[in-house]
Formats: sequence, C-alpha cells, structure tokens
Amino acid sequence: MKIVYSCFTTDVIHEGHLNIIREAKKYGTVVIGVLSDAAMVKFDRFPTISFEERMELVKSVPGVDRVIKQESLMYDEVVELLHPDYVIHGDNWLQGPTKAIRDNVERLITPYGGQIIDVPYTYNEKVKHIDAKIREKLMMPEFRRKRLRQLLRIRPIVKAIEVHSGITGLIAEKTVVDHEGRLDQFDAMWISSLCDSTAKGKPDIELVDMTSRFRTIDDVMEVTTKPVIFDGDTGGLTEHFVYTVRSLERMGVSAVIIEDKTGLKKNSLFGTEVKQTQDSIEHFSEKIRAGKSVQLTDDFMIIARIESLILERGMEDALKRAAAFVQAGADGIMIHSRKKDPAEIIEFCGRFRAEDNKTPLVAVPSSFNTVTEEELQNYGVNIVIYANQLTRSAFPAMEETAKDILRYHRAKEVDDRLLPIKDIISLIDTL
Ligand code: SPV
Ligand code: MG
Repeated sequence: MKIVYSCFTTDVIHEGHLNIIREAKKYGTVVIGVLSDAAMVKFDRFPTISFEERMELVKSVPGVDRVIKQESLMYDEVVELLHPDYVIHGDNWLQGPTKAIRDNVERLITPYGGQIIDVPYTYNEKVKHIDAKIREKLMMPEFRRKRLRQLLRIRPIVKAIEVHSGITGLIAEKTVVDHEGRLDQFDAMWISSLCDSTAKGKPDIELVDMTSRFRTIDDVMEVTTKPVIFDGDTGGLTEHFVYTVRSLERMGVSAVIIEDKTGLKKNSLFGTEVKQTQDSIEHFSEKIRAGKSVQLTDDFMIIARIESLILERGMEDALKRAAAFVQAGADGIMIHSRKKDPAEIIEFCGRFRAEDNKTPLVAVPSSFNTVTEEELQNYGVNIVIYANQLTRSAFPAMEETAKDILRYHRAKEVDDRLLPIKDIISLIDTL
C-alpha cells in the first residue's frame, strides 16, 4: 500500500478535513500528522484543546489509518520517518506564507518520486463559522489569560510587540512572515504606557488614567486573541494596585509589569536626565505581595521591573532587588537598560540565572537593539518586548504624508505609499 500523508492543525474536524481524508483514501494508507502545540502556535493560533485531545479527535475519524505527532512546521522529520508516496493538503497553501511549507515538502519528496496532491480548499459559510467560533473562544478571558504561562512552557522565547489600539492589535495578531524558509509571528502584545500615552498626545507620567488604559486594553482585546502584557507603570498606590490586579485579571490580561519607582514617574528612556525616584525594596515588595494576595486565578502574573540600571544604582542593587521581589512573590523579573550596548543586561541575566533558573526574565531591547532574540534566549531571557516600534514607525510616516499634502496641495503624490483601501478591508474582520 502507498502511504498518503496529511498534517492537521485543527481543534475541530469539519467537512474540509473529511474531504481531504476521502481524497487521500483513494491513494492508499492514510496517515495523519497532528501538529504539536509548539509548532501550531508558531504557525497559526493557539489550540483550544490539548494535543492529546487533538490526537484522539483525529484518530476517531473514519478513514484515518494511523495518527502521528508532527513536531515542526516543516516536514523534514516526517518525510524521513514515513517516506510518504503522497502528501495531500488543501490548495490554499499554493499562496501566502504557507507556500513555504509546500515548497519544503516538494523539495523533500520529489527526489524519490513522491507527489503532492492539492485538493480544492473547502472554505464555505459553515467552515468559516467554525473557524470564527474557535477564534472567539480564544478571545474569552479564561482562555486568553493563561496563555502567557502556556507560551512560556512551549516557546524558547516569547515575543511581544507594542500595541495601543484595535488596528495595531490587528497587526500584532495577523502579521506572519515567511523568511529564510521559516514562518514567524508575534506571540503576545504589550500595552505600553509610553505608546498608549503618545497615542493620546500625552506625556508618559501616569497621566492617562486607568479607566482610559483599560479602554485601550478593551479595544485591543475586542479584535485579537493573543495574550496581553500590561505596562502598569509603578502600579500606583498599593491600595489602588490591588483593584487594578482584579480588573486586569477579570478582563483576561495575562500579566502586569510594575516598575520599582515612586512619586512622579517619568519614562525610563530619560534615565537620569530627569528626576526619578526609586521605590524602597520593602515598599515595592509589599506592593507585589498585596497584588499577589488578591489574585483569584493561578494564571495571572505580576512581573517586577527593576530600574536600578536605568537610574545608575548599579548591578549589585539590581540583583539584590530581583532576589527580594521574587521572594515577595513576583512571577517574573523585567530588567531594563537604556545603554546601546547589551553588556549590563547580559551580566544581569548571567548572574541572576546563576542563582535562579526558573523565574521568567523579561528584556526590552529598545536601546540595545543589536541583540538578537536567539542571543537573549541564550542569556536566559524568556520574554522579549518590542516596546514602542509600531508607534515610532507610524509617526514619521504620518508626518511625511501630512507634509506632502501641504507641499503639493493634493494627495496624489502620497498615494503610492498608502495602504490600499481594499487591504484595510481584508485586515478588519466583519461578523
Ligand atoms: C513603555 O513601553 O512604556 C515602557 C518601556 O515602559 S520604556 O519606554 O522603555 O520605559
Ligand atoms: Mg511604560
């Protein structure tokens, strides 16, 4: 019997999958690969059921002869294991980022005479509805909230990008690239105080109040499914912070990061050029403890951000604080720096990891931007946050457009660099 292989990345079996199995059956023994959680997250979206449940689901479909685990998006290991005579897939992979996967399969199976079968992709109203339902489920607070902790278990480094509106949320949600034969996308979103304030034309001094910040979270969450990390500034008064924790948790936010500053907070990238006061270890630890004590779920994370390097208080102070804040119950440590050179971040990570190999570490490489994700991962960083790049890229583009319309007294000259209206329509989902 010839072997026919197909890989499924689904939580629900619908007529599209049944059609593939029916077609596959005509060619031989049907082996279905179930994509692992780690690979699925990278490729498509978070599963709503466990890997074991997905295996059982596929096994129960009539016509399936064997089910295996596919560990990575590309088919190298599967082809080596099975040497399938045929690989069957919906013809949607002839275009878009998934074409990289089809190219990979073609390269692997053509030399020994294997063939690809592209079956017409089933995307009718019913299938669309099932897809939408899964997405909606992923938006729900109880699914979204725990997802950061899940990602920390399955991703070598979790990548978050700044968002401050529905539209930037959609960019974080939907942008997928196929680069050097690998697909990649962001795992999570960072609701930056700097960018949320900037979008409102206000300084980053905790002036934009929590009600407004929550409104931004809501705008983002309405149109996305990825987990949210909230920039909670100093957390405010401990008596207020406990309410913030409750609200964020209820909304489905996965983590809040609070920084160990007190009084009038200024943006860290100003460093010592402006007056900024660091909180005492005792007081900030008390705030962490208070926040942890009001949490209702085990999902939510309170991450302590250390400003010692920003405020030039030295490495020893930063390390002492990290240990104290973990002791107080912090679920992670963010270490910040505004140096161009990542040396002090590398030193901190190395020395912190020598004492603590499990508390997640967060880095924000805005200034030390030459460092790669892989390097950060090797230093022991678990979450990388691209904290302000969407805002900083949009501003000059908008300013240049405004200037050109003023220069030319019409909009024709700017049109070539604008997003076509039809692309906006395809970015935005309608119910
Ligand atoms: C933010 O994005 O608001 C941050 C990171 O807090 S930084 O601007 O680098 O302080
Ligand atoms: Mg901030």
